[in-house]
Amino acid sequence: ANNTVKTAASSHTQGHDPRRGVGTAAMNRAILDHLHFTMARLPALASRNDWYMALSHAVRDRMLDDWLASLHHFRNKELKVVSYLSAEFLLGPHLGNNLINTGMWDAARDAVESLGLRLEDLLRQEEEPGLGNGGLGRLAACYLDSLATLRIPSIGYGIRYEFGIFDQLIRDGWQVETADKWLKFGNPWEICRSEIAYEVKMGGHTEYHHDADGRLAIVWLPVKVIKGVAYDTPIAGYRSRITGLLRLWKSEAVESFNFQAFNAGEYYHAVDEKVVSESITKVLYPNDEPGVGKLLRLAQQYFFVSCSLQDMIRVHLLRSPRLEEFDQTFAVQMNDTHPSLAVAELMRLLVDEHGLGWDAAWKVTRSTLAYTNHTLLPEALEKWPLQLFANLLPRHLEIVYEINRRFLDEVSRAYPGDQARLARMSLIEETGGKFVRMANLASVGSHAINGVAHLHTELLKETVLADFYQMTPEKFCNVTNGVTPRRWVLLSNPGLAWLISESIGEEWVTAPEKLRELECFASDPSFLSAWRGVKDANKRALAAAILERTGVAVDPESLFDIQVKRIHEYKRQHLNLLHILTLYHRIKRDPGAQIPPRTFIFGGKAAPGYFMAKLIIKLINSVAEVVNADPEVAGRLKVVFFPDFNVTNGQLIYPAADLSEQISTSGKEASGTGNMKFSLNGALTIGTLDGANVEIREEVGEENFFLFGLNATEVQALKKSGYHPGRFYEEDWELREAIDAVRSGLFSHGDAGLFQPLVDHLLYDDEYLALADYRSYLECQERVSTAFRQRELWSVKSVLNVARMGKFSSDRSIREYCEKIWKVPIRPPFPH
Ligand code: GP0
Repeated sequence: ANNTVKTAASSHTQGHDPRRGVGTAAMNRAILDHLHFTMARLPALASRNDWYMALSHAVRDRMLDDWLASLHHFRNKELKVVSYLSAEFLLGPHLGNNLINTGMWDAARDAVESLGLRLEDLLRQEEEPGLGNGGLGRLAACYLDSLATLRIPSIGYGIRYEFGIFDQLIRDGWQVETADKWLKFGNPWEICRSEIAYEVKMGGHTEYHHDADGRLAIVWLPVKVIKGVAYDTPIAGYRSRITGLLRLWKSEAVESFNFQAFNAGEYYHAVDEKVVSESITKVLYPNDEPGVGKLLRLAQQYFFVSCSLQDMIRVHLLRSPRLEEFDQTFAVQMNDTHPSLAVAELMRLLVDEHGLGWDAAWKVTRSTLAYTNHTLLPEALEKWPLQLFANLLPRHLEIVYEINRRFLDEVSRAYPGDQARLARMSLIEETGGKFVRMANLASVGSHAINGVAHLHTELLKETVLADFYQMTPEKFCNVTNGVTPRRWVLLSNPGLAWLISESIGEEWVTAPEKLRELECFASDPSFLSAWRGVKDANKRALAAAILERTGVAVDPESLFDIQVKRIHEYKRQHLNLLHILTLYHRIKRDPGAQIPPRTFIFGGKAAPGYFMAKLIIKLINSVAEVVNADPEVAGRLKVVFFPDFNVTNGQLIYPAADLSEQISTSGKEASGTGNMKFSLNGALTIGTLDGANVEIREEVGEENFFLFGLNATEVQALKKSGYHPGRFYEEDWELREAIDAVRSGLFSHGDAGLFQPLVDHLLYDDEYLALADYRSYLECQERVSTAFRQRELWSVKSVLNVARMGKFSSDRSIREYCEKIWKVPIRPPFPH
């Protein structure tokens, strides 16, 4: 058979259009070839997965020419490479996105149909790579899309977890976690590069020797050496002819068998080594904030940082022998502190392994690395118990001490006699147990430190990193997060994308400021009705999925009020519930109440060890059970918990929202990115002045945003003056009625104790001020209801939201990183 793969691959060298062979007939041929040669299946016997694999391989083949050309840039001395270090990449399914970005969608669809299949079905076959927890990991994935789209040579470095974020099942209203076996049926998108592998040492101790010339040599004698193997995934830019690289590391034993043990007849002992080594990249930690002192987690972080830096040094040495110039080859961004061992590891590699002096190594380390902070929550700031750190990374602890010694000298020169400041800025915490403070390490070792929204950066400078800001204000800057309009509009919401492109052309996909041109359509009744038509179709699609997955029938005509994100007390899903309970009581009390029908949709995973978050999921489901079965509110209120919120489900959910719930306690949500996805898909936001909500409201206009609640300053003031949630409970009878209903056992089949921990928490602590914001939230929700009754006006606001959201494209974020932090030139879009 004529193998089209070879034809496509050789076309580049022949100087032909490398995407020749993407017509329907060629795609049809390529799919059949892969079914035959790669999957070894006859069409008549092929499963849906066989077809999915064959199609994916055919698509991947057609990405290779651009990819190989792009990889070549790493050798080009003129181009600085951006290296994005992240313990998480929450990519979502590849196939649809690659078809969109490469422009092969129509050909693939037609080819698949010519084979008697449907593209939709094959798209659904893909198990998404859920290699992240939530916002932080998804942000990394959006940034890869933008880097490739903007034609910036880049590598995303991370961990190839064998099991990603758990799948969430709901059993009897409770979250149940099951293993995410995403590699079960094979992964057509990755390429294992067995020859790109590095050794990573762990444990043991250090020794000091003098070599022949009398120079001090430091030797780290580990107890364990693990191998990291590169798995590469191509990341297609949007019509940019650039394909970015995601390089994930898998851990392996250096030798699969310990032959000494094997020969002695201890077969099982011989494989032990292999099992331990492979366990490093087994599973993603499912918490969005660090748990205390998990050795395996520290080992994961070190493992991927070490492999990545060794890889970068190898690439640099292909360009130049001078490691002093490493910062001209790479700009390295640390996504939170998870990769902050890079500071010590780069120093170790440069000084111990490549013979640079300390000062030269420090200069290049600092000018290469930069640090993004993603949270102000004190409990989420990573720190490692000193002993644990010492046991795993003895040499790094010495390096951290030396960095610290020199740094604290600088601090005391700048602030003579300020002992308290010295203690706060030290890389080592010594008040009650000793710890290594990773945010301090990252801050000292970076030339730039950024927050992820304007408010967050300001608060960073005033709170958690205040001392660092005072000492080196020039290092700080803000880069507000963004999301990619390719996955989050073009792919997720094709109806809306089509309507927009029909009206203003297609440039908005890479130039979203062009969306402003939609503003003049906001007064065109036929456009508004088409706009509503798109939303209604999206709502019907979501309603069908809800029925299929939960058995609950919801009315697509009702207001879809949606909160999807990780479950956390600071995000206040329980405040949303208090509103639902109040509406429930109001309707029961007054069946004639003018309240437009609403469907409340929740989704999100709770960290498996986070008791209160899991109890909140149970309460949502319990309220749903009662409300959905109550004939007195039938047709007026529905509550749904959509199980297993992930990227795939997000693509269905965001486009169907009328109202986006962004109701975190002000000052707690660093940025939020779901807020952007909703608004970009035409939902209006009800939200606090928190994270990027502030900037969204600025952009879309205050009349198109439902604002409520205390602002960050008021939150701080209330806490300072002594907050007593019980007073709000006593003084607001509707709030009391809502809480009492939960307390009474109404939602727990009479078991009054079930939700007691949650109720007590609210009444006696309420760290996140849900009760303080309740009344303001309720009043704001009434404004929402009123607005929703005027459908035409609502649609105008919806159009204006989309028209004014251009700022929140991740392309804008990446351009800012290039200018402010990476010093990488912005290249003109393709074709210029
Ligand atoms: C922040 F610190 N975020 C962390 C973390 O460990 N994990 C994580 O996902 C999130 C923030 O909560 C965020 O505000 C932000 O937008 C995102 O990081 C990306 O910056 C909500 O998603």
